Amino acid sequence: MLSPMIKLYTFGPAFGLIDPSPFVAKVHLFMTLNKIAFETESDARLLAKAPKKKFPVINDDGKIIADSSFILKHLSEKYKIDMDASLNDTQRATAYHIGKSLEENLYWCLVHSRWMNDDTWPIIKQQFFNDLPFPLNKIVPAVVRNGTRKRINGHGMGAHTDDEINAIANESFASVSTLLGNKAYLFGDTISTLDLIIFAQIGAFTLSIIDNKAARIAKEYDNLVGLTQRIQHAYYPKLNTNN
Ligand SMILES: N[C@@H](CCC(=O)N[C@@H](CS)C(=O)NCC(=O)O)C(=O)O
Repeated sequence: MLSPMIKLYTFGPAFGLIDPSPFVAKVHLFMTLNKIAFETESDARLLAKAPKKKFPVINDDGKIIADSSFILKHLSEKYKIDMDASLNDTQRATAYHIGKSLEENLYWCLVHSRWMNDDTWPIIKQQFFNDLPFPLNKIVPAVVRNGTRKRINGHGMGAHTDDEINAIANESFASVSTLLGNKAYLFGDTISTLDLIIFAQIGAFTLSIIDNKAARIAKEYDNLVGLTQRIQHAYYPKLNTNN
């Protein structure tokens, strides 16, 4: 009997990326490169029904799993996949913390760069709210932007100036760039979970058609552009990038 296809709830491709959410992009890439059959349902309105009010979420044969790390854990166990099999314990521990730094710190620089930048805001508004009828199209974007501002402030990133946030992002790019050096992947020739996170979190800057200060800083790191582009071209050859 054919097992039902896994459904991945997403925002849908945008800005030249497989998904504007780096957490969705990580899960999408994990399933794509491990050849796990899945289908996507792209509708941000379904966020209201999501257990944690965030994407990604998967429905695996009736089992609903929210949060990208929990999804990867579930799929790794179910399909007996260990993307970190070639790593030793120290490398696994290091990868965990670099990944968390990108997902819990750099991510907020990304949100700030997209939502708080007055130059970038029109692109965000167009992408997420263009289909709303009048008068919702006049109200909802400002309400959601305000909610996002509160979340960035709640994290603490929002207390910094734009220049400071770009400097924080730059530290992140610079340190990952140094660790990557001229290797194919962070830990050598084999792709690991951390590379998925780098693709998702740093690729959100280097591969995006959004051209702002933070993206320009990221694109100064040739090896980061190279890694994220190589993964994008290998697994998502149809996506347009500005590179
Ligand atoms: N820890 C979560 C983070 C997921 C997350 O922050 N998703 C964002 C998009 S990048 C989201 O759905 N935001 C919608 C909202 O907050 O309304 C994971 O790893 O999946």
